[in-house]
Amino acid sequence: MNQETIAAIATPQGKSALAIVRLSGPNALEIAAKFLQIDPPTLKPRTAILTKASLKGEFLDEVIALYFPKTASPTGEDLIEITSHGSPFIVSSLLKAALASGAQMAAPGEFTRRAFLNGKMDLSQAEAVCDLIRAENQAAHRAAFLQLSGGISKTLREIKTPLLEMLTHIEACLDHPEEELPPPPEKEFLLSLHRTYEAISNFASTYERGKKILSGPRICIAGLPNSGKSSLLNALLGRERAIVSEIPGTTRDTIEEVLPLAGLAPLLIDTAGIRQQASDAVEREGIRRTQEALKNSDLAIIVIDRSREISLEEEKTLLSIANAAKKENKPAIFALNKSDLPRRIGKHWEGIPVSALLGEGIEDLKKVLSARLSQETLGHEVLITNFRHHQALTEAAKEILLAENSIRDNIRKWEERAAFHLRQCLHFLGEITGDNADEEVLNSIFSKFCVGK
Ligand SMILES: Nc1nc2c(ncn2[C@@H]2O[C@H](COP(=O)(O)OP(=O)(O)OP(=O)(O)O)[C@@H](O)[C@H]2O)c(=O)[nH]1
Ligand SMILES: [Mg+2]
Repeated sequence: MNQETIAAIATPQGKSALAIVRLSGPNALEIAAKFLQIDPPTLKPRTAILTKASLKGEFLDEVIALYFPKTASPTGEDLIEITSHGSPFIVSSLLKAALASGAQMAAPGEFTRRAFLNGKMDLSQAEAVCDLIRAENQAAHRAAFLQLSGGISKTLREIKTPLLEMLTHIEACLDHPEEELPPPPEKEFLLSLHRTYEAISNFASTYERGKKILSGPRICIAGLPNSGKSSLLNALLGRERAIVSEIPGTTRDTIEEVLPLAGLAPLLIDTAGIRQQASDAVEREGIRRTQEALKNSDLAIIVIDRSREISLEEEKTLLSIANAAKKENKPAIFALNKSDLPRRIGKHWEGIPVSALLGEGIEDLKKVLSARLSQETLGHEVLITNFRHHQALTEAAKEILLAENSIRDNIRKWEERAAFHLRQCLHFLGEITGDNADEEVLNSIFSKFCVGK
C-alpha cells in the first residue's frame, strides 16, 4: 500500500475551457482541504461540489471537487478530482497548492500503476489505458477498448483452465505415489496440449493485425506511368496534393497522406509508375520505392488507364503487382481510371470505373476501400497489439511444445518434465496480466504513460 498521496494535472498543457488536477492516496482529502473550502467528514462520495480554491490564502478559482472514496475509486485509493477553468496559471497553482499541502508529484502513469497494484485491473488492462488514449482511429480504439474491458485476461483464462487441470492431475500423482492414483492419461493430455498450443498460437498471431491497427492501415496506389495515380490521390483527398502532368514518370518520391475514411485514417501512398524502361536513375529509384511501398502496405489500389490499349509487357507488369499482393494475402482493388473517355482496354479488365479528373466514381471507390479495411481491421475479436504480450505468448507456446515432446518421447519421469513446462507456460501467460510483475517491468511499462493518468 502506498503511503504517499500523489498529485498531477490530468489535462493537456495550454489554455482550455476546463482542466483537471487529481490527487490520489490516503491523505487526499486532508491535503485537498488545505487549499479547497471543503470539510472532509461531510464530503459526499461521488458528488460534485462547488468550492473555492486558493494558494497561500490567495483566491485562485471556483472549482468543482469530486471525491471518490477508496472503496469505489479508479485507483483503489481515496481520490479527488478538481475541475477548474483551464488557465495554465490556475492549473499550475492548484498543483503547487497540492504539493505545498503535502502531496507528491505523480510519476508518469502512477495513477494507473496504483490501480493495478490495488487490484482494480490487471496489467494488460493497465497497458490498454495507454493505448486507448493514443488511439487515433476507430479500429485502434476498439482494440484498446476490448483489452481494457478485460478481453485479454478472459482469453487467457480459457487457455489456462485445461493447463491447470493437467498440472493438478500430474502433481497429485507426483505428490502421492503411494495412493495409486490412475496414471495421467497421456493421449488425453496430448490432445489437450495440442489444442492449447493452437489457442495460444492463434492468439499470438493476431499481433500482425493488431500492429497494423495501431499504426493505421496503409493503402498503396500503384500502376503504370500516366494512369492517373496522382490524380486519384488528389481526388480521394479532395485537394491538389501531388503534381499531375501528362508526362509519364512524373511522380518519383512516394507521397503519403492520411485519408479520413470510416474512422480508420489509413495512410494513402502515391507512388512512381512502374515500367521496364525507366528514363533515368531517379525514376529507377522511384520504382524501387514503389515496390517497397507495395510490400509494406495492407491494401493496393491498382490504377489502370482504361482509355488506351495495354501492351503485353504492360499487362505483365500489372499482373506482377496483383500477384505480389495476392501472394501476401493483401487485397488489391482495381480502379479503371479515365472513365470520362471511351473505353479501349481489353474486356477482361474488371474494376471500379473512376474518373480522377472529374471526380466520378470516387465515392464508390471510397465505399469499397472502407468496406475492405473494416473487414480487415474492425472485428470484435480481442487482438494482441503489444509486443510484450506477443513475446510472452510465443514463449508460452514453446513451453507447450516442450511439454508435448516429453510425453510423446516417453521420456523417463515425463510427468516431472511436463509439469515443469506447464508451470513455465503458466508463468509466461501470467506475465501478460502481471501476476508476478517486478518493479523493473512495471517501471518500463508505466514510464510510457503520460503524467496524470
Ligand atoms: N481524361 C482524363 N484524364 C486523366 C484522368 N486522370 C488523370 N488524367 C490525366 O492523365 C495524366 C497523368 O495523370 P497523373 O495523375 O499524373 O498520372 P500518374 O499515374 O500519377 O503518372 P506518373 O506519376 O507519371 O506515374 C494527366 O494529364 C492527367 O490530367 C481522368 O480521369 N480522365
Ligand atoms: Mg504520379
